[in-house]
Amino acid sequence: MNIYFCGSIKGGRQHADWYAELIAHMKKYGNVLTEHVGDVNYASGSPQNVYVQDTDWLRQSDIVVADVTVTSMGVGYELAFAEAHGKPCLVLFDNKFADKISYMISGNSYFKCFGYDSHQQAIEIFEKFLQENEGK
Ligand code: 6K6
Repeated sequence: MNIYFCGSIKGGRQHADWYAELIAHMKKYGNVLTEHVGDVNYASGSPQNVYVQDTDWLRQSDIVVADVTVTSMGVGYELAFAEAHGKPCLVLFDNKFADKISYMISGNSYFKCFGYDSHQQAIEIFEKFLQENEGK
């Protein structure tokens, strides 16, 4: 199972520790293609190389998981790309920031969008999504 995780980089790194926690959990279930998204010290690649690599990984992914709590143009682009390629998409956000989530994401019924009140709850939502999409 190839899992593509999306989280804010240029949009702001304030939740990067949480991305790392979620990624560590997801790694128990599959190959997380974008582990660097949770690495606060990571910075590499030209814009062109990042785009080519990330869109290639998106094509290879079985599921896409995004945390959209921190608004990010790149995450929005990745979600639209994933939808265009028919990838199952789980979209998570911290309920404390629910009023910040773009209606272009929360209003799109293609995305399985869920707010969470705790990290444990987000992990449980991920596990349920995984079960629903296993073997597809
Ligand atoms: C810095 C920190 C971690 O990685 C870097 C180097 N830059 C990138 N490397 C890999 N993927 C990237 C990079 N910049 C953006 N992305 C992709 O866009 C990731 O998959 C994220 O999910 C998303 C973040 O977009 P922005 O607009 O917040 O940067």
